[in-house]
Amino acid sequence: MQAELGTVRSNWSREEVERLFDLPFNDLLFEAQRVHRLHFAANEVQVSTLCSIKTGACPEDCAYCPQSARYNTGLEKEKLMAVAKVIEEAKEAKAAGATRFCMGAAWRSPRARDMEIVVDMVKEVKSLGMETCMTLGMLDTQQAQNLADAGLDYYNHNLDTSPEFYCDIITTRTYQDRLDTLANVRKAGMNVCSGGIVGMGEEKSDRIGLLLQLANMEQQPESVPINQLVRVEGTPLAEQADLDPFDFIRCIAVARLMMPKSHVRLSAGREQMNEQTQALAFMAGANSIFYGEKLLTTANPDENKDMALFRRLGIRPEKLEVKAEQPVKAVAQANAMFYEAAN
Ligand code: SAM
Ligand code: DTB
Ligand code: SF4
Repeated sequence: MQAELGTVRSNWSREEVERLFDLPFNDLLFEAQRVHRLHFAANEVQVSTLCSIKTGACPEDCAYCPQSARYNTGLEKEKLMAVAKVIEEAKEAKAAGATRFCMGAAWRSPRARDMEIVVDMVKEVKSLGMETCMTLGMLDTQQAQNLADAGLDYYNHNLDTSPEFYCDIITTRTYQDRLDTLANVRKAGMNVCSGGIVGMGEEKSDRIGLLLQLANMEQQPESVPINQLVRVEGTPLAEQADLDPFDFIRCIAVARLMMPKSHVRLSAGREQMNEQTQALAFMAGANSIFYGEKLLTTANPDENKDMALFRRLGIRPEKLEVKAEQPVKAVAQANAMFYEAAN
């Protein structure tokens, strides 16, 4: 195994990543878990709640998406939510234990009059003492700056897949458009949240291609959502074949190894996954989830079920004020005491 595993680098080669994907499953998980513990508390998972602030009727043609106006998914479209309603939902999310509130809109990109409203949303949610995240489609430099000035902590914009497979999934915006938005977010000083979807019929080489794009950015995304495709009736990907759960776990583990200091989020698809697969994802280095019974439009496990799973696995929700270095030290001390007592 390469000695440098665990350090942040932006010069990953395809061959190196192929080697990681080809490791025996247990070797890959062992390395991922080892690297995970270098930078994070072993048993902490960051908890974010999603809120769909504008639902459906999207002009884009993303083949996986129930919100595209081009597919008949039976989804009821909703106009931009009132700021007061967003605050109400954020308060509920905070009371239920979420530390980050992620607001998503089914837009190609926000218009000027939308910007004024979403800026208010950011300020209000921040004043509740929560971290804020938005995903509103493409942003130009000015829009990114306005959101950063309002105090937005994270902007989510996924690359979704490899540059090669991308055209099979989306035709209404280019891969370069997505990279440009991410560059604008970075320039404005916000944290970048960017990842993709597994299970859309892509090859292993596409999963490698996606992770290479993310890890080899000048600065790696702070947050990397790995979604498993949620197959929605009416979308072109509704009949996509089942994904081997072990292949999904491999993606999480390789993301952890390539982006050792990023939060890797076990994102969409948990409702369709059993608890053992979720536990393996945490073992593989996932340390963030979407929490709350709905993602944007599709189902997510209910909060009690998630908290029960956390308890059974001895996982603690990550607290906002705790810096990564402190718990790592605390865990090292606890481990040392445990081993001393055992010997
Ligand atoms: N409209 C904005 C955009 O596309 O950038 C923001 C919202 S969009 C729903 C955010 C992300 O959700 C997509 O980039 C995609 O990665 C993920 N997503 C959407 N539908 C999904 C599905 N059916 N299964 C898994 N992930 C999905
Ligand atoms: C991300 O990577 N996954 C979230 C969030 N970012 C915006 C969205 C998942 C959406 C799943 C389908 C739906 O509920 O509409
Ligand atoms: Fe629209 Fe975003 Fe869905 Fe694509 S993923 S159709 S841009 S809401």
